[in-house]
Amino acid sequence: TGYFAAVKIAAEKHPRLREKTIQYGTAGFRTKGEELDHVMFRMGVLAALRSQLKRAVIGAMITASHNPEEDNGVKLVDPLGEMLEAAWEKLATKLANVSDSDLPAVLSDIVSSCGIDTAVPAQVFLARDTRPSSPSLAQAIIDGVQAIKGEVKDYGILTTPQLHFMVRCENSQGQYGSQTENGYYTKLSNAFLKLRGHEHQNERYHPQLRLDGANGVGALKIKEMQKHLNNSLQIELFNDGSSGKLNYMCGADYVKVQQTAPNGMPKEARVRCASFDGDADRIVYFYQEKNGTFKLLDGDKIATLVAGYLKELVNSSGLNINLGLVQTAYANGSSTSYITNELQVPVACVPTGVKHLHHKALEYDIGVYFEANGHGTVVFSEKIQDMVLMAANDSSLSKDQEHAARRLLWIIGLINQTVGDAISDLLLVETILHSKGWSIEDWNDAYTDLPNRQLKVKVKDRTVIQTTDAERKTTSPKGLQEAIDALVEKYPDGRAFVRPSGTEDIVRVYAEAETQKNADMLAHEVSVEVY
Ligand code: NG1
Ligand code: ZN
Repeated sequence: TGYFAAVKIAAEKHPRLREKTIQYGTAGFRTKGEELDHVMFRMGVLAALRSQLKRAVIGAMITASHNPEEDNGVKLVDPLGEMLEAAWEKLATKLANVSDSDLPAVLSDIVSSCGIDTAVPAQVFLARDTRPSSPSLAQAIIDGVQAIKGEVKDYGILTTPQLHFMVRCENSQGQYGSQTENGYYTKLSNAFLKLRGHEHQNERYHPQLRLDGANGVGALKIKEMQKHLNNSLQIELFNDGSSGKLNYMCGADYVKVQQTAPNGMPKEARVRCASFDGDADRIVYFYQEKNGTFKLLDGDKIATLVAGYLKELVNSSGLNINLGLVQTAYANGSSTSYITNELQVPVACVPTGVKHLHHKALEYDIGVYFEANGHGTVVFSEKIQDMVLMAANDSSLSKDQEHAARRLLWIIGLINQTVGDAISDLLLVETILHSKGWSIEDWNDAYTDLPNRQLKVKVKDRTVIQTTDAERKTTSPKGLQEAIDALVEKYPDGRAFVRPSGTEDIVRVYAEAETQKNADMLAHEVSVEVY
């Protein structure tokens, strides 16, 4: 048909020049920017086809998150702002790797096997982070969408979660907010200002924060957000992109993995600091003790703060709401015991990857989820959102109940439920600390992390390692789990597991124990078993 002829012609502008295969993994496609032109074109086509299938707007985000500046990547966003459905990850991988001459046939196949009506108008929302390779890759996506007569709304530079937000707004007919950048700042800042009230300082909470912007898009966008905060929160920005390189010795991943403060920030004891990653979907907090010791408050610490606070509000509201928290095997054992025993919030453990966490969290009325690396959010069921809205305006409730319901309502407005969002999570953490009158030390004192160690092991074929029980146990190769069990047995509070990485060609080893020395030894001994 003429339709596929158009694709073929357009493909001549974006030919596949490399034989190397590339995989749509947990983080979409990700590799060197210069290898991605044909992949972007094809993802433009695929996004448009998915838009026709779903009769909804689909998003395409160009980013490689915390990877080096030379890398790039693309992720597609589904209608409610979720990650792309797993079956389509496979289609994406197939489409990205076929030869130019086979492209029309593979597209025909997708259209017929999915039952896509190609007469339906297609619309794709497009955004990119600040990488130098992104503008030309954006053009390749636009060419892909237009090759099958779809329409593109190009937002230019946005954070990843901002694009997810736009897609959700558009497909929910304004119920979620307005699909503009200003709509995003307005929705979140309105909720934040209501939650904060008039006193910006409260006991040991001070409204000053130092932020490492990773020299990325998060720095640009937090400046915009700040204009809406009426000075209720004073963010001093470092690594704002004006001189430093994206993610280079800074950013949330660097801080988490290196367990150290980012470059380019003053080292001053007891000051509350936070760090975004390169596309602002992750955040970690940190500070330095008086004696110079670095203290990290990662995704687990954020999750416990948030779940604990929501639990208090739910209890005070008197509403019948089930609240749960979702973690992965990487969550520190202390955080899991603290949530279970002290906060009395049920905890579920799922395999690594945000889509697993998100999916599980939807099973609760209020589901909090975080990866230890700082990616996470809270999701609220439709039923509970309606219930909270009613209660917030119900004058038959006690004053305390109504007050708690109103705060819950505002918290719902403050959270980007589509995906982990560093800006929204920052405002949420600041709200809770303010409400409790806590310093960052008070927050950190809630529980003490078990010392832990992560190692990477290079093996010939990482797929021989198979896991079960949310990746906490291995089923293959034979005897490995028994060997790990025997090692763990030797150490008080010991825990260890291994799994093949979904994003790198390595096996990851994780161990925790009562002391750092033991955690290091256990990790080392387990990696010898894997090798
Ligand atoms: P892999 O490489 O599968 O461990 C890593 C992170 C995940 C997630 C994905 C996607 C760890 C241990 N793993 O996955 O949490 O963020 O990348 O970016 O941090
Ligand atoms: Zn990211």
